[in-house]
Amino acid sequence: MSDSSRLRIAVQKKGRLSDDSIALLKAIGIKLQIRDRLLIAHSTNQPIDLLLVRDDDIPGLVMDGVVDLGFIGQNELEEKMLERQAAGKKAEYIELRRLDYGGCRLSIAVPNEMDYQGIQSLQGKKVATTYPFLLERFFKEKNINASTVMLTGSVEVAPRAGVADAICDLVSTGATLEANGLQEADEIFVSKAVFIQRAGEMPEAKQALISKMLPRMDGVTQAKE
Ligand code: PRT
Ligand code: ZN
Repeated sequence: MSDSSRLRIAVQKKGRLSDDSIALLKAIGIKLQIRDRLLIAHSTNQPIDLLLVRDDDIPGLVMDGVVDLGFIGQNELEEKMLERQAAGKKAEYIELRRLDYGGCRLSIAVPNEMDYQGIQSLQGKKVATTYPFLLERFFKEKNINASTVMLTGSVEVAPRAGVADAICDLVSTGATLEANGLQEADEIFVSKAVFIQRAGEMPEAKQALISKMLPRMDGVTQAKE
């Protein structure tokens, strides 16, 4: 059984946010022994356990109160919040800190050969994405009548495969778009990693520990600037 008096933090197990999130925890003095393939890692000097999971699961774990804290990209957090709101599920969280890693943007990209004259060019088109809620919100705001095609991977090949006319995907350097004959057309969401807490009552001892962690995090971030 897990010990509910220990602070539980969800961290991406393997991916773009893992190393920076774990490095940040270590930099603020939390000793961790992380063994491959294990879902949980215990701190050896603090009452803290890490839950190592896919990033997609982190917003839900925080919003359902299964973990106390989490490190997550704003893109994934906002998408899951919209998805849960639409399903009538709890979608609250507290943003504690914006972090200085995981930077990217969610952008619409179109094939180089498309005659793109602005977002209106997407009227009646199909757009492939892993972020249907963020994309549909954007289309609604812009009064665009386009359909979204949900793909959890290989979004950038969708136009070539004839599955969609355009895509909406995360971009950092732009190399992936270029390699697939696509050009960035519209930026719809700018994202960084954030440190979040579950909504609701927190036992005093846990809240005290969180209050000690935050200024240390700020110190680490400032030292890097
Ligand atoms: O297995 P799991 O579900 O945990 O991992 P994942 O594959 O879903 O996520 P991962 O590790 O790729 O990304 C985690 C988070 O990192 C994202 O939710 C973003 O918040 C952030 N991030 C920052 C990025 C990128 N930059 C990024 N470039 N996530 C993905 N990409 C991908 C993008 O999807 C595209 O395929 O990188 C490619 C584009 O990169 P450039 O440099 O070619 O433009
Ligand atoms: Zn993921």
